Amino acid sequence: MASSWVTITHAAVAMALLLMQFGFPARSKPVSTDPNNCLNLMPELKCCPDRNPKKIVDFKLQPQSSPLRVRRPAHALDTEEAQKYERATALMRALPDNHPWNFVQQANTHCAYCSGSHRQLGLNISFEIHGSWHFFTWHRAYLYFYERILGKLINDTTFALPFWNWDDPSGMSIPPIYRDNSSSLSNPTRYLIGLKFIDLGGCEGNNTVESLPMQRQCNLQVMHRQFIAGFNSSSLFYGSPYRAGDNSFPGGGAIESSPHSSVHRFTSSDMSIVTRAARDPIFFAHHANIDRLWAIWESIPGNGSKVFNDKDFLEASFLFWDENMQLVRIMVRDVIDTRKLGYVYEQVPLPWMNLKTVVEEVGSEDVTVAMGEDDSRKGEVKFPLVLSSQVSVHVGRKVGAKGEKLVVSDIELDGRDHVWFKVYVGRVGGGRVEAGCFIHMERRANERINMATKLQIGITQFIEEIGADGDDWVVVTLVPTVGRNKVTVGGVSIV
Ligand SMILES: *[C@@H]1O[C@H](CO)[C@@H](O)[C@H](O)[C@H]1NC(C)=O
Ligand SMILES: *[C@@H]1O[C@H](CO)[C@@H](O)[C@H](O)[C@H]1NC(C)=O
Ligand SMILES: *[C@@H]1O[C@H](CO)[C@@H](O)[C@H](O)[C@H]1NC(C)=O
Ligand SMILES: *[C@@H]1O[C@H](CO)[C@@H](O)[C@H](O)[C@H]1NC(C)=O
Ligand SMILES: *[C@@H]1O[C@H](CO)[C@@H](O)[C@H](O)[C@H]1NC(C)=O
Ligand SMILES: CC(=O)N[C@H]1CO[C@H](CO)[C@@H](O)[C@@H]1O
Ligand SMILES: [Cu+2]
Repeated sequence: MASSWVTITHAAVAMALLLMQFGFPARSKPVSTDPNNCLNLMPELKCCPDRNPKKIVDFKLQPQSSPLRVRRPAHALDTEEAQKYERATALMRALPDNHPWNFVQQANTHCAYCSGSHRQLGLNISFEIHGSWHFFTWHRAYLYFYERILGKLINDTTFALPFWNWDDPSGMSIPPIYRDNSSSLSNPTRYLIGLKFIDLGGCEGNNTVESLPMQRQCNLQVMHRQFIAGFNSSSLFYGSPYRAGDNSFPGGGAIESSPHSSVHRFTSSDMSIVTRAARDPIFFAHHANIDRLWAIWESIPGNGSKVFNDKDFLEASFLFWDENMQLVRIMVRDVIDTRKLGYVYEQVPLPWMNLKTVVEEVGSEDVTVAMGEDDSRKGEVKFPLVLSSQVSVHVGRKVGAKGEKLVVSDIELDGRDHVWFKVYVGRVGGGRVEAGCFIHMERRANERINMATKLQIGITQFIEEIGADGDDWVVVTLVPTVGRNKVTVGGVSIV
């Protein structure tokens, strides 16, 4: 493109309408944001930007003039670093209500991409940035601009967001800088339990001195498991493809359900509801850690630890107000490398990386129902199945298959509900491991959000760990944890 300035013209809108009328060609396209169509669907949820842009600027990587910003663990900030962050956030909160940098406007930017407000360019359908391969990418771009705006407000080009290091025992509670009620970093809806412990996925306990070490160890197991579940494949790690015209939530990656959604749920009332989540300043430290885990995964040499080489992934684009008060269109290809974006994460230990998965012994009475071609108990469970209690099914597999994936298909729910179920893989007559989970976070809407999605888990290593490498069948157990009866499962298979 000769110029980076793109003027939104009526011609472009007319063209889009024309395309809508005659249908899009069969080939797919990257999703992009419609700058002229955003719906404030609920009076109490006005997330659309207050200012209509006259111009959109295409994002350009900044020349590397200043030193890299170093994002540090929130609980390890020194007083000066903490004061800078506190001051910058206070200045952001003090801006006029309709200023694009205003704290609530910034929070609304997240809300608009997860409430059906932002629409896909020319299509008038929801642009949803959760539950697909754009989960990591959109949030990286969001934090990038947020960080630079904060830096601008305090005239500091080296300002870096802290990350919430909840994957280390020293960071498994609300970091001190967020605790002072009078600070710009506080939020009145926080849960008190977070002062002691943050659950990464099923590690709740009584939070006593006897129990906390076990709860923290359990959190490390969750980290290990969720990393392994998405380890060898880009789509298991990032989530499923989401292209122009696609429905929302084709399927999220392992990390998005847990620890991501679990930490949201445990932190505050605001953090628990997707459409309000970024109103708690701790959102940004939480997502900085998610972003850091993405960078760690990318840096691990190995099979499949790579970005999709797919134009519909790399050329998807989002809109953000930048630190120069311009509305910027940024593409996914621009956010792959944090160094090019001018920041890195301080390296801290990864105590979960090399753990061994815990294999639980289960009694045969735990296997309540079964299903399979050659199984005598075939037919005792019928899909689609409303998940009301724990259910086990025998699932066939191919001995010797490479890169085995467990697929829980046609998961249906009302996207407004909070739903959580766990997935175990067990050896017939033997032990089992938790292989992953499905967590969907609550969101606000007037009408039912018909959601149809799937969960995919990489199980190669889990199969080895339960000693089922040579078996034709494994037992898959689904355990509803939150939102019993609110979710339907279409089937379970291993591919
Ligand atoms: C876009 O979709 C919304 C919600 O379905 C609808 O209310 C609105 O009228 C549509 N707008 C256009 C321009 O078709
Ligand atoms: C930053 O610099 C601008 C312009 O030089 C000035 O108006 C503003 O007060 C400074 N802000 C802070 C927090 O130092
Ligand atoms: C901070 O606010 C919470 C919730 O309003 C309250 O329970 C707590 O006592 C307050 N803490 C301090 C130190 O004021
Ligand atoms: C808390 O849990 C631990 C570990 O399960 C247990 O040993 C302890 O007795 C419990 N304490 C209370 C007060 O319930
Ligand atoms: C990743 O793939 C390699 C090679 O196929 C395999 O040996 C390894 O077990 C896999 N790792 C996981 C965690 O699935
Ligand atoms: C599990 C997995 O992703 N395996 C891949 C490892 O890399 C080879 C070569 O690129 C692929 O053929 C495998 O499918
Ligand atoms: Cu989000």
